Amino acid sequence: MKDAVYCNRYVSLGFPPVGTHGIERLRCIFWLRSLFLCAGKINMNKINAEVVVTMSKKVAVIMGSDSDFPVVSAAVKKLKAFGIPCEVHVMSAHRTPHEAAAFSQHAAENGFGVIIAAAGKAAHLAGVLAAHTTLPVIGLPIKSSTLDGLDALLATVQMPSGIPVATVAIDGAANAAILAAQILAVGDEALAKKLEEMKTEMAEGVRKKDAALQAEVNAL
Ligand code: C2R
Repeated sequence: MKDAVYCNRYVSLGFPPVGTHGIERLRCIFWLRSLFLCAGKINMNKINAEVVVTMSKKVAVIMGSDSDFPVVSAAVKKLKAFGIPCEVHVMSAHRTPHEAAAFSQHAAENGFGVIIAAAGKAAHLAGVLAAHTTLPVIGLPIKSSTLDGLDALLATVQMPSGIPVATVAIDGAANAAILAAQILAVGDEALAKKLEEMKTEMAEGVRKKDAALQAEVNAL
């Protein structure tokens, strides 16, 4: 037992994600007691191998129309940059109400952790998807109307109590993806680290801009 505890401390192998863009991420952690340090010291029967396999959750990116995609693509790009698996679909609470409801109802059991819902005009999509699931839904109002997206913003954000939609800015696709990543990162250390790195890089960028500005101000 003492041998096993001692060796367990030294033999812990974590395998990195596999698959393109992390489409299927497999994290295997092997605890192989006595494999290296205690090889030969204890009976092979004592070797206790535990394999933990966790598939990372997917993000569903649903948009009301393919005309939203030029904006929504920025969210998809960002999710891919984080290595987050995602599915992207056109579905509408107005035009395909049954498909939208069914997708949302089965989203959790189909491996999704967050839904991003992008829609313009009378944007009921996010609210309807949120009504059919307990997964967090991020609303992305799209500027696709004569009202410059204000209609979509209000329709998305003004949800009645009980059915929240976490709404980002009009056309705020990147923030929708970052928020989705932050939600998933609560249970994913590797993803949390990527978000930390992103913030560090962002801060560094601001410091550089400030230094450049100081130089310009001094030259005035
Ligand atoms: P079209 O370009 O297809 O006419 O769509 C879409 O998101 C799009 O911005 C115009 C706009 O209608 C929006 N739409 C919704 C919903 N379905 C489509 N707001 C919905 O279910 O909420």
